[in-house]
Amino acid sequence: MCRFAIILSRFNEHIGSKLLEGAKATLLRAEISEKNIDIIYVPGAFEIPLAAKKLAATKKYDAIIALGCVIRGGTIHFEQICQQAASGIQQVALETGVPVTFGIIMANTAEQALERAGGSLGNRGDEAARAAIEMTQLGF
Ligand code: INI
Repeated sequence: MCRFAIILSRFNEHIGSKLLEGAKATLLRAEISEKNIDIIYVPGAFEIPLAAKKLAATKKYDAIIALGCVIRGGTIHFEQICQQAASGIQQVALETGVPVTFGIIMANTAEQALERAGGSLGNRGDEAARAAIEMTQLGF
């Protein structure tokens, strides 16, 4: 039985919680039992890569699902967080060989984010969970 870790950034928690719901529902629908799903909270998306690296190093998980929501403000903070989170996550996957899937919404507004967190444009948490399941099925 595969084991999954979900890392969730607490920033923009009202949106993140919907991503978590989507990811968990998808894993449970795929008959992954709750005891094989660990949920780890971090302060913000910027902290996700380090958490993913530490979790991958435990060798307990077949795949890691990264969830969070970054909303554009008026400064370049947004670009920095998005870029570091995305490239950090990819780097962890490439360096450790443990798939880390990307369920972080990067949006201009809260409305855009909500549309992608169980609204009219799907749920990025569900998509990241499906990608994680598929990667384990490929034997990665
Ligand atoms: N973290 C997020 O996950 N989303 C955001 O929208 C966000 N904004 O807007 O600032 C954010 N900032 C915190 C950042 O990820 C770190 O936790 C913080 O800089 C401490 O390292």
